[in-house]
Amino acid sequence: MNVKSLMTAAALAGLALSAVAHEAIEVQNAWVRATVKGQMATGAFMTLTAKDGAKLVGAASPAAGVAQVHEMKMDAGVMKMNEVKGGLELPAGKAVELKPGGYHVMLMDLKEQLTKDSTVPLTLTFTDAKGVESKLELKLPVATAAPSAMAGMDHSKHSMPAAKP
Ligand SMILES: [Cu+2]
Repeated sequence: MNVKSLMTAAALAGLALSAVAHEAIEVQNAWVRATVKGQMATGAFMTLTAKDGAKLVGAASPAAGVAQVHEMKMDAGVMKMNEVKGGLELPAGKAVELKPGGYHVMLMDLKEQLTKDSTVPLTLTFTDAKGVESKLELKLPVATAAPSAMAGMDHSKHSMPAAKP
């Protein structure tokens, strides 16, 4: 077996594993903004934490013809939205927020209206430090506003040391 086929085997093994569970990436507070009839695009938002660092390099959804990782920012007083070229960097152990007004997964060319309380399947593609690709399959709730941050706050409270000086 040469080096190249060894690497391919490793990549395939990684893919097979990630189809079952993705322990390296944590997803919290994921949601998709509900649309009105005729609306062709919307955003998906979540907090991503990559234990060992990763890059979010792509997205796909059967609900949308096109899904892209976008960044929104002010440019000379105008809010502009661009695809994040080369992928969104997820530093090891650092929570990266995809939220309205910032990074988001843009769902375009929507096939149908996304109504509140339905769900949208979303597949995210990541690469790790070695460039090995893995996919994460999610089902995102459709909502009109971000889910309460309380769950996330409670979570962090539990993992914080209880001792006080
Ligand atoms: Cu966008």
